[in-house]
Amino acid sequence: MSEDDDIILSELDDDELVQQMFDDLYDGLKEEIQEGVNILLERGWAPYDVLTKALVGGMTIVGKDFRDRILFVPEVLLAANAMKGGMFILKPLLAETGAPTIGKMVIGTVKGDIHDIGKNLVGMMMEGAGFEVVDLGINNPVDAYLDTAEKEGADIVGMSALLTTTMPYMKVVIDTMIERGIRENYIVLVGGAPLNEEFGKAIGADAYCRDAAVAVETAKEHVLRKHNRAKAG
Ligand code: B1M
Repeated sequence: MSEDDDIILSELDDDELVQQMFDDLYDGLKEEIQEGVNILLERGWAPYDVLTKALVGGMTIVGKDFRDRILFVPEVLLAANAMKGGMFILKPLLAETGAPTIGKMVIGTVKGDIHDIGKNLVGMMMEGAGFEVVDLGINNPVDAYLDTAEKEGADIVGMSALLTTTMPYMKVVIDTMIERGIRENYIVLVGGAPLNEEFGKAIGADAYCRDAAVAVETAKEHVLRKHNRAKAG
């Protein structure tokens, strides 16, 4: 049941339900979001569609009103918590492809930045596509990336930043890799709302990934190239 006791989620058609989920996400109603996710799955929706159409769609609206100062940090935290509740249900389903491991990625949000929803989503989608993912969490300094990448024998170092003030830190990580002579050991993928292709090139990343689906495709391409180079060499 939604906040409004008159609304029974299961009685809404798909479009109405998605609209109601946008409202429930906006209001930070985790239980209702989880109920909505389960209903859409029962109706045969693919987990990826539930994620992108209902959850990410709802978070986009929250983002706009946060920008316009209609919503503030406490409300956005509740919305993020509701989104994570939905993602929790979808995670095992997205990872259920049974694909063999095709590479290993270390991923984390950069130093100074605590946004983790997009990073978590990328991690989930990568796991679903057959990558092994080591999640470093948020607020990561250079050594967290580089020590873990070395220890884990990672193919990919993935970095996420959601703030214009934290995205330059990605260059610090890449420059440190160059200084230490290990840049060529890793595929470096970067992502996050304020980034773009040009920024990715300017800091020396292998690729900028607009979203989680692009991250998966880009990772696959680069890992394949890396393996082919290793075979040829
Ligand atoms: Co923040 N916040 N926030 N926030 N927040 C933004 C980013 C902002 C754009 C909002 C706005 O003004 N419109 C703005 C940044 C402005 C700027 O710098 N340009 C902002 C601000 C200002 C702040 C604070 C400074 C606010 C304050 O305190 N006054 C503060 C900073 C805290 C800090 O980090 N030090 C802050 C805090 C927070 C909350 C804690 C309340 C919460 C985060 C909760 C959490 O993550 N656990 C929050 C949220 C939720 C947002 C918005 C509303 C939503 C972000 C999100 O989860 N999007 C956001 C507005 C927006 O982005 N429109 C905003 C959904 C997610 C699925 O998308 O993260 O873009 P996204 O990830 C995508 C792609 O970008 C890509 O794939 C993902 C999936 O498709 N991707 C990658 C992301 N990472 C990748 C890594 C890869 C590849 C692809 O590696 C390979």
